Amino acid sequence: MPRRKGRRNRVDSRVIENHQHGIQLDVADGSNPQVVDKTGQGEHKMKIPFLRSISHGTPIAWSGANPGGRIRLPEREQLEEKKMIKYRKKTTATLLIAIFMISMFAVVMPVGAFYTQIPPTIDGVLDTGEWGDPTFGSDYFNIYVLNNAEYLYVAFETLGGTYLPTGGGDVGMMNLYVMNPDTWECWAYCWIHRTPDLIELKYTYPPDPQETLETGATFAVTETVFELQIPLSELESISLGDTINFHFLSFAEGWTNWSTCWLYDQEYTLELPPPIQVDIDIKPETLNLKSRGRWITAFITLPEGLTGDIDVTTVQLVYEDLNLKADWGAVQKGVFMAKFDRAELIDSLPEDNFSEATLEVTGKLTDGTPFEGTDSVKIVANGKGK
Ligand SMILES: [Ca+2]
Repeated sequence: MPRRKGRRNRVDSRVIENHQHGIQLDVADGSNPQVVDKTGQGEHKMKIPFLRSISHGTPIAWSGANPGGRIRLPEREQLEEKKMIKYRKKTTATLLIAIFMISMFAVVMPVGAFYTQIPPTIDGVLDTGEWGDPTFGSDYFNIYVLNNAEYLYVAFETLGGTYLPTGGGDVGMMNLYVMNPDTWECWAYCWIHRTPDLIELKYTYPPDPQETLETGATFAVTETVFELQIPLSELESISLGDTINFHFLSFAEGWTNWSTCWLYDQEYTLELPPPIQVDIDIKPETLNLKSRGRWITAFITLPEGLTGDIDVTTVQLVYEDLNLKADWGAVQKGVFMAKFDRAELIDSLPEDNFSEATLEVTGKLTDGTPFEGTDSVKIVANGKGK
């Protein structure tokens, strides 16, 4: 056997016996490690991305005159591996408990802007820029969360040799629990025992009886990536702007080993879409501070092609610290007209004669989409009251 200098530190390498050069391996777990002949004597070393799923005796295939074979580990490594398997079995329960305990104390990370204009493709592949930066992460997995007005999107990416329940073995599940932290209603999206194309929606709270419902959720899974799209309409008591709590659990039994991923008690706020810019026309254009007029009126025109009703209860006139709710609003001749209390606005305006004030009008459409726009008014501070 050739001397294997420094191999003890190269835990991601395995030696295979083969007498061809430049071969491409197809390892049975679906990975395609590149084979490099480092010895020049027909001994090939390869990097295996999923070390845990490959051990002595793992079947492999390669192109060429001598296809097929098995991973052969040097005797010393075989012994080490046997010891390791024994050790892992012993420590499995301890590890699970430890992971559970640690995860219970995991810091809930703040989240940023995750409203997505371009929905991710649910295909089990994380394309560059598809999901942005991870929302939550650790050394052995990343979780990406996005939403738009229709869907919640979640992607799970394993790292460092952890794998998801695909490929070999027949035991495994992946569950994503979405909770309403106010009511503790729970929607459990469960993929169990590697059933292709079947994801179930189970209510787990209230827990008795547990109900399994049809779901419009779709998913795609590969050994290291799980992508899931959940219709927000299924999360009945949750709306855009609300915070959800979720747990993720994955358990996989693979070729020679198992992998688990746990993530508990993470929070995510369903983002509202960015505000639509609308055209605002405020009347009167010149505001006499001594005026006794009852109203100031904003005419709101939505961008062309936008269909949507304005929810009058959300319409506000904003000036510095003042947030004035509309007293009245209705569509007249295709333009939405909102009326605000003029005296309340005047109380907040500066008494600078002939100055100008920029007023903002904000609100939401009935589907929750926010809008905003501005207009300015001239101020007459020492005119006669009318
Ligand atoms: Ca994708």
